[in-house]
Amino acid sequence: MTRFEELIITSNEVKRAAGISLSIVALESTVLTHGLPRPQNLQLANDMERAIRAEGATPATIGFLDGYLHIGLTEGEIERLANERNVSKVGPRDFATVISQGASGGTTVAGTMFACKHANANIKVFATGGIGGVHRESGFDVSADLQALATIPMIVVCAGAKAILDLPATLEYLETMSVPVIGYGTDEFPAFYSRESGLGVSVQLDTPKEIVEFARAHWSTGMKSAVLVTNPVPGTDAISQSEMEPIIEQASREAQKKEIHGQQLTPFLLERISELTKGRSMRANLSLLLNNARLAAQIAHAWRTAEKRRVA
Ligand code: PSU
Ligand code: MN
Repeated sequence: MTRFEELIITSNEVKRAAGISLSIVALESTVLTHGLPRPQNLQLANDMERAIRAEGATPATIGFLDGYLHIGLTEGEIERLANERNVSKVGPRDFATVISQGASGGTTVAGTMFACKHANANIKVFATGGIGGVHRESGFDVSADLQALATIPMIVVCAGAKAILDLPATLEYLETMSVPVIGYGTDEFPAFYSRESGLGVSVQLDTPKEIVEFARAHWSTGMKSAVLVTNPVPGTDAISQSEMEPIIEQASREAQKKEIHGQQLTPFLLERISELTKGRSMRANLSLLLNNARLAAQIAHAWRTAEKRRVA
């Protein structure tokens, strides 16, 4: 049997960046394969990479191609993943499936964090759209993202949890698992499409430098959990919670009626909500993803600066 490490392909760009300790930002690929329609998915992937480079950091989009785990997909590989028909949604438990089948797939937040842990490129910062969490009225559907956040020490930048979830329950779970929830420039937990949720964060911080200092303090105590940074969607693209709520409820009811569960649920809801909002929710989704890539790159830069100071 091949060792897992031998199935990991690190791009030359990421290798070089890791070798000279440049700042690196990991990006997931489920958003490409299952979260957004074509051709917006490819456009967005390229835009996120560009935004990270513009901040002077190196992007590492992570995903599976033919059973190999890529840390830093090249432009051509991203294009392949974005256009592939038969792709899996890959969380940590699905690694063995795609490896043994030689399959391709987009890694979820949990899958991407798990990949970073094994990647040997010292990736500390990761940008996504919205994390998974506890689903509404679905019996017992809790995203593996929460488990990964509880056990893998990285700084994860998101726009809150996806609004389709049970947000209070998701926040309770994060508290139980000792995952600090930082509000970036806000004391309110953002709800993905909306800047507001009526729910609090555990701490408000206002600069990338403060976030890095906080994360270092968190891990200095011996904590192994992630630090979750929630960055509200830019105001120009935000949709208010009062407008979103009935739409989310309708989409959730439809999913229940159609008996859509498990891995299919999130993609179904995102697509249905986009239809119901005539594309506005997708615009918000694209906007918050780019916004998170930018902030993650700034945090990665501040992280590297702090590391250098520590070594000097
Ligand atoms: N955020 C988005 N679009 C997405 C996702 C997040 O804007 O498609 C993906 C992430 O990869 C996340 C996953 O990890 O949805 C959660 O899926 P589930 O609820 O099945 O764990
Ligand atoms: Mn789920």
